[in-house]
Amino acid sequence: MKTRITEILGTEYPIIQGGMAWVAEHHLAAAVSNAGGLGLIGAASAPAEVVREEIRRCKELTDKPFGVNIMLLNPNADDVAKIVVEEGVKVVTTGAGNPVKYMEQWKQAGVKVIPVVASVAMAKMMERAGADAVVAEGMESGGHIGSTTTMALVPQVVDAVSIPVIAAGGIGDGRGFAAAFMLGAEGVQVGTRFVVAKESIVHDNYKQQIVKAKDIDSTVTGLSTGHPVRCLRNKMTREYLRLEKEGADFMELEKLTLGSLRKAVIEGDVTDGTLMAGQIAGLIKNVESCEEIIQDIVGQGRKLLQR
Ligand code: TUI
Repeated sequence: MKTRITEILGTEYPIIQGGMAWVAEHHLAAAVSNAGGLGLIGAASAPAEVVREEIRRCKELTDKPFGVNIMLLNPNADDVAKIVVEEGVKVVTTGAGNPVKYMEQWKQAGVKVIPVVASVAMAKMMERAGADAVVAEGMESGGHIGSTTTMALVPQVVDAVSIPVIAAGGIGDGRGFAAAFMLGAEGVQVGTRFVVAKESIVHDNYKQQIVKAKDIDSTVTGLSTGHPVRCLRNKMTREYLRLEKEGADFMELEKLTLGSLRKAVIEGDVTDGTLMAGQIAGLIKNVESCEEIIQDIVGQGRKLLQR
């Protein structure tokens, strides 16, 4: 299971956890790292000092390397970028934008930088800017997405860059893991399956919606605003999509989703909350520990790759 990704990350397995807003807090990140993957704290829209506290708490729960995901639409991103250096975080992943302006400060501090990209052009730009690896994230993923599928995106990114590629989007078991390696990836990012992990603080109502989900139960909101987000269908998405069809403006749509992810994750509101999840939700049938999830993915993946 040694690849350039395990070398860069200093992990046992080439598996990283998605930097999911509200979900990826220190308990989950530490559990994934303790199980041999790379756990991530998702800074999302949190104030920078909250992220610092999350990093410190994660250090209390694990001696293994873990990372921070910086969501670049966050108005506090500049401060979070500094905090990861001050706190000695080993790995940063970024999402929803271009992290070039932070690269020099991170590289100088020896932080490994792994931007999440949804296109070949962005992957090439990140390599030129000094990224250590990229996550090529297909539109099967939950949350904010690009428009290309994992199956099409990963081999094209692999051919376009020399740095190692981590595949993301639609990967939930050893078959997805093996398939990603066949496409040329040297690691995988898993999100949705970790949302339902035992150690995940996500409300049980949300976890059960994923466990119950079928293959066709996700939808994409926000295509009209330029911020497409994949989540499970519910009353909120039906209203959102109706408003989008009627040509509602950005502010009206924003009203519907303001605080809605917190509502789902913390309060368990599966009616009006945003249930971000990937298309692989239909495959996930049980709540398991991070250790069980990682061992299952690696065990099955290894057997398939040895065939
Ligand atoms: O970032 C994610 N997934 C996310 S972020 C998030 S919080 C949010 N909520 C509502 C609206 C917007 C964000 C929930 N899920 N994944 C990584 C990712 N990055 N997917 C796609 C991209 C991306 C998109 C455009 C990366 C770079 C990019 O470049 C644009 C540019 O600046 O040229």
